[in-house]
Amino acid sequence: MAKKPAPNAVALVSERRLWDRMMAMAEIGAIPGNGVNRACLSKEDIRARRLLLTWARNLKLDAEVDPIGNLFLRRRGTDATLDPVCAGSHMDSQPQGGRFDGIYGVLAVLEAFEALEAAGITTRRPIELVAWTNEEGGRYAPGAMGSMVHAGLRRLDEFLDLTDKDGIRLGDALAETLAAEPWIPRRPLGRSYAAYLEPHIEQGPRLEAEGKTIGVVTGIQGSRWFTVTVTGETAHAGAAPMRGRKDAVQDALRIIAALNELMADPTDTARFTVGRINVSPNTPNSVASSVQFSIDFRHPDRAELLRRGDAIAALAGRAVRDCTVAVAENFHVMPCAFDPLVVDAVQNAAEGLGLSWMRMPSGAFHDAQFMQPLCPTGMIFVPCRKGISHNVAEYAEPAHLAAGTQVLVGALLDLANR
Ligand code: HGY
Ligand code: MN
Ligand code: MN
Repeated sequence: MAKKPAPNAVALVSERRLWDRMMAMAEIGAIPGNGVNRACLSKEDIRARRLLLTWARNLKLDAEVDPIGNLFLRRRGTDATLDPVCAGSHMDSQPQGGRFDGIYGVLAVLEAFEALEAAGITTRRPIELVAWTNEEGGRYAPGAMGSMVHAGLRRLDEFLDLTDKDGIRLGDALAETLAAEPWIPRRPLGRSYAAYLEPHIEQGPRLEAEGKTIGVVTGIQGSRWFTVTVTGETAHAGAAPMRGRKDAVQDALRIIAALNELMADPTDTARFTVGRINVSPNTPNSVASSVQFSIDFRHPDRAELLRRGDAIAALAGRAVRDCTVAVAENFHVMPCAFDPLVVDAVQNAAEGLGLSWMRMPSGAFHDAQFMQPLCPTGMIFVPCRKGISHNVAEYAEPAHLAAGTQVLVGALLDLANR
């Protein structure tokens, strides 16, 4: 009997189902203002993993998890011996996060699987959906931890003894997360892939400003994270004379003022953020004995990333007056360019669908940046309102999320049938 021609899988992407699942996930860790707080390896992360596994149950996917908790759902291909195409993103969020950052990429791949299944299409290569552990780096720094460890760029044992603000060890939170789904087969870190593809909201204003639906991402700028520790001496705020104080807050301010000069950039290309400051003993009437603050520095140009980043430690040493200072770098990734194989597959899919698109780099880092050394890698961006992200006001249109998923289906059919 003639095989029913497979209906066009792209047309079987359901905007409604995708949106409903996005909103159901947003209830996990929901915070006022339509935001989410879904820290990695938390109870909320465990619930999100379980919900994903529940939705995946009818799609005949093979679940696996690696030693750092990266969750894989493999859709079989006609030739199991071929390297898979991997696609996905992360389910953890910032503490004041939005409903779309990360989770969109995971649910877009699940929706692509739904559409391929409904179309009765099996690709040559297996396709693996991945939900990476700890992309955000908020609870345990640095970010992109799961993908870095999976790709062999960092070792898991470097991170197991990290503790969060409540003193919980990463190793213990990881063990609890793995124990929540004991039935999932374990798999080793790393493997060879044919390609990696990550759908994500842009987290910047360009697509919306230029009226484009699809961002064909060409690469990601470099990022460097540092922790600066200023050590002084606590004293009585009323009795201790100003002369002779070793006030860690005052010297931290001197360092940050000097860093602002180092990072000044009239072209508004460099990105410099001090997002976390911890003061001790943190009481109004004691001089601060120590201040620890974070530096998040980014630049698209490798030389600038190195020049300005390498100058931070010496600059801090010169800027302090009364205290001592230590600077530690805990995250370091150079700018990367994505492989034309994947970039072209995304562009061709967008063109084939008659969607408006533009090539663009990513300002945010993503797990794709750490898969790029392993295999041909690319990303699909969709707009988010006013470019707002890492903020409860983050919003993306259902139609844009569905369009990005249709482009994903087109690109997966291209890459997984080569
Ligand atoms: O910080 C980043 O660029 C990513 O959004 N976590
Ligand atoms: Mn993200
Ligand atoms: Mn993020």
